[in-house]
Amino acid sequence: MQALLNTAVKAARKGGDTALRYLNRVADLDVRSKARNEFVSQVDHAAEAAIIESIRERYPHHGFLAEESGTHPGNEYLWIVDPLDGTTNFLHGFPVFSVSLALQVRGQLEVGVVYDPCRQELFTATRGGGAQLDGRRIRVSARPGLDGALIGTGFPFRSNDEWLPKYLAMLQAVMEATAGVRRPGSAALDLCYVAAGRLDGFWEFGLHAWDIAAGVLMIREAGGMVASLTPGGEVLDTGNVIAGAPKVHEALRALLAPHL
Ligand code: 2AM
Ligand code: CA
Repeated sequence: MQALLNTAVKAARKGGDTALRYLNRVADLDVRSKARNEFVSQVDHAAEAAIIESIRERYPHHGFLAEESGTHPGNEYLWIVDPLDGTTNFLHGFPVFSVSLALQVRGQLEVGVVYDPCRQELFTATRGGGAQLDGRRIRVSARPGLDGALIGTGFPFRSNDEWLPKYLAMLQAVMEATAGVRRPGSAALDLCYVAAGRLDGFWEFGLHAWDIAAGVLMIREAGGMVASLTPGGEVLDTGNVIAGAPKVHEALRALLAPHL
């Protein structure tokens, strides 16, 4: 697994470096408004191409599921790629975005890498091998419940805004029960912050597999819980995420349940 992890790290750094090179030119980017609140920029495509090329150089037969270019069939190794998680932040020069790469082998998550190019922080995980930040082992927080907890979230956006009224009731409940709520804007990074104990818990609706696959492995390997907030499948399928340190996860689920 170490060789695959090394490949993932190299590719994630290339993707992140590509994004940083564009960041200085963000004002001149060709930003097409595909739909409300949704932007696809040159940088997503450039970063994704750099990532896929870097992995293919080493593993020409692996498959890809990538945010910008979709499915590239391959063998039983599937890379799940988000070249720029936090695109809206990036396009505003708001320095919270990341590259997220996960490797599934026959449907099982084996490797996860999330790279934050602004802070140059690298989160890595392998199944059974723990989670690391810049090579040092990370663990979820030891917080025993919601009291004093810091909780991350993301707002419902265009394609899932039917959740908005219920979401706002949830937000109020969480604000009243905890030390605070943060909405940084990169779900991949939010999940890593849960893994590292910087956040005690997290919830968001309507995410895609490429936003969360690496973060899901990161949290599990850091001793945390991550699951679907709604019935009807695994979290990678529903995209409705609840995560946290074990006791925070449990308490957050109980707090949100009446609003679902
Ligand atoms: P993205 O930047 O790759 O689109 C923020 O709430 C999270 O939701 C991010 O991980 C973001 O990933 C994801 N997301 C997906 N579609 C989105 C949209 N239309 N608007 C805002 N965030 C979106
Ligand atoms: Ca994303």
